[in-house]
Amino acid sequence: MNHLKQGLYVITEDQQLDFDSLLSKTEIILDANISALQYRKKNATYLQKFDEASALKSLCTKYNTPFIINDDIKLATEIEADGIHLGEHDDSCKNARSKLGNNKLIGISCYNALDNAERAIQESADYLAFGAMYKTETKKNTKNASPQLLTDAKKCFSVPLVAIGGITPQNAKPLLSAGADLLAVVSCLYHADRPDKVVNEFKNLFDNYYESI
Ligand code: TZP
Ligand code: MG
Repeated sequence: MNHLKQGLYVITEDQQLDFDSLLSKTEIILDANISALQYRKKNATYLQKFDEASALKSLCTKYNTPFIINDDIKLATEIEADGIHLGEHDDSCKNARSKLGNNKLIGISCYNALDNAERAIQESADYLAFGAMYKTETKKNTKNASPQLLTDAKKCFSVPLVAIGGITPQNAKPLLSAGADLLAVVSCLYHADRPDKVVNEFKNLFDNYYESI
């Protein structure tokens, strides 16, 4: 499996929720039907990450949803995740591919630069992420990217494009119009009382967009 479906790409929250709350919200989100889940955890021991990722992977298997690990290729390998997501401070796409083989997904953060995307594609990335599109509280020191960058990337690359950063059902439409195939979100789901409703709002947005083109 190394292609992502268009739709919502959900990234786990890493600041406010304890793991039991994260897991139960994640099950609600998976049950509402999303395109992928990414486990993103900074500042934890390998053992904690292993245990949490294993529990999340079981849920993703139950809901037939691709499960991607952020940063940690060893963890992705050991829990047999569907893929890895890497940024500028992580191992290269090239090294990840040689460690993981051709059957795993590799996604690369390109921030606000097409040069990053060019390199990632040369090193066999399966999808490209651009952002932050909007103001976000979830990650510090983000670079600002514009919807136009998605349009430019669409002309150059045929892999799925992921938009990230401050995205909500209310502000997402211009990102789809600009060329995003997937919308990556954290807080608008994990900080919502009814994440299932928010997933459905995104679903309507995607459906209306694809009906209109
Ligand atoms: N990379 C760029 S913005 C971001 C990451 C991981 C955080 C996105 O979170 P939110 O809460 O959807 O703005
Ligand atoms: Mg990283």
